[in-house]
Amino acid sequence: MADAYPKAASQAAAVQHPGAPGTSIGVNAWSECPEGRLCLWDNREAGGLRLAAIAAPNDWRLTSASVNRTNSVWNRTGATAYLRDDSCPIYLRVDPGDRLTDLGSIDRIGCDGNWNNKIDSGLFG
Ligand SMILES: [Ca+2]
Ligand SMILES: [Ca+2]
Repeated sequence: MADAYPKAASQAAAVQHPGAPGTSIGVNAWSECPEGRLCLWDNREAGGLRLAAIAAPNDWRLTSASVNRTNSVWNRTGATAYLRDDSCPIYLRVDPGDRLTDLGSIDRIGCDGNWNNKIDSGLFG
């Protein structure tokens, strides 16, 4: 489910530029994510502010201004990323190359609600 986006689709979408047709909310900024980074955005479809661009293999924690804001993710590292909400014991797994366009569509098993605006920290496995 969460990691079901095929790599080919990610690469095809990666060439989109801001304002490209097919984007749902304002500026689509997948191109803001450099190769080798895990990128998190404030809105769906890489919209809004890019909250972080994190290199593997470091454990990480978002700044206080950026926690509980992430709505989309792209893992451009070669490592599997595990994203965490401090209030939930499970991780959201994002495989290398995978892009999660809307965390609100991913229910949390064992915790309330979905992953929208929940991410605080993470690690690479
Ligand atoms: Ca948000
Ligand atoms: Ca949280």
